[in-house]
Amino acid sequence: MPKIILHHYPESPFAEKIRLLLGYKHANYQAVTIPVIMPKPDLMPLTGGYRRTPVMQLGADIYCDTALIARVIDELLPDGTIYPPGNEATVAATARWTDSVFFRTCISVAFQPRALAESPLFQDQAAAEAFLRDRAELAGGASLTLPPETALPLFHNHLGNLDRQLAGSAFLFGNQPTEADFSSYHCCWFVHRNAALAGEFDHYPNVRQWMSVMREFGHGELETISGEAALDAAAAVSPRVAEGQSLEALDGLRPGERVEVMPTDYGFDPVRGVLMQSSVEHLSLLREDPRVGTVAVHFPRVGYQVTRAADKG
Ligand SMILES: N[C@@H](CCC(=O)N[C@@H](CS)C(=O)NCC(=O)O)C(=O)O
Repeated sequence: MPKIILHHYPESPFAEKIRLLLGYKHANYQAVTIPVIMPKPDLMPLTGGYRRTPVMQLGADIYCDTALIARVIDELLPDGTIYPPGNEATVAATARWTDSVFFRTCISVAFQPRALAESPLFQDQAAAEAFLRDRAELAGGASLTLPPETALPLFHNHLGNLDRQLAGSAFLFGNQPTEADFSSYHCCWFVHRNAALAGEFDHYPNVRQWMSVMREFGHGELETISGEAALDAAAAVSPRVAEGQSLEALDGLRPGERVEVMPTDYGFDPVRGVLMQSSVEHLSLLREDPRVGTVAVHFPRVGYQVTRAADKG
């Protein structure tokens, strides 16, 4: 079984969701530090265009999006599952809402003008400008953030709800953490770690207590490796994708067809390949790359669209 390789950078909230989950699972893994903005030359041969952070690699299998990455980690390391039976719908719905609506609220709070001086992403003028240009491109014409006067009330509204809910239990859904805790934590973490904003948590003692318990999970045992070493690891093995399997009746696409997959919210970079597996949970493509050979790129269904590829490639 190949080792988990996490492609991430320290300031990424979604990467923090996965680092913390790997800590909770006592995982032993490798990590590649990728650039915060494009280009990401050592990531593209693996994903075929998907640029968001984090990405998880298991040999020649590449997992995009934390909704899927968290599932795969939970399957590999099932002790203390973060998908407890009985709460499937509420945990999934909470995690998806938190990773979209609450995440957007939190980055809007963290990127308000009074907080920027304290952000590690804005330490010099040139880096700040390059970052903002890159994120405008990522947004594809829309805006990833809300004005602070819109975001702050939403932020406090949800922190108040979290605080009341956490008064009665250690985690959001009882005595053990679920994906919803990891999603909620990384959003809070991104705001809280900014020195100008930590005071926003003053009125929420139960949230602060829960955050300190979550933080204690740590990041697991991680060894940082180079991007080249990760590419070599992919080139050395074949993807694990087994048989072609699909839900043709639902999306009209069959295994073996050339398709393209991309997010529906932001980061509209299509990944093209041959459809290998599709279910209501995930999509898997096989693609060829001159540097790494055949790789399988996996996406969750939620938040992604799949269409027949325009090219004949
Ligand atoms: N739904 C995605 C969202 C990932 C995401 O938005 N990540 C941010 C960093 S926290 C990102 O990709 N920013 C642009 C980049 O890193 O290039 C997931 O759960 O993985």
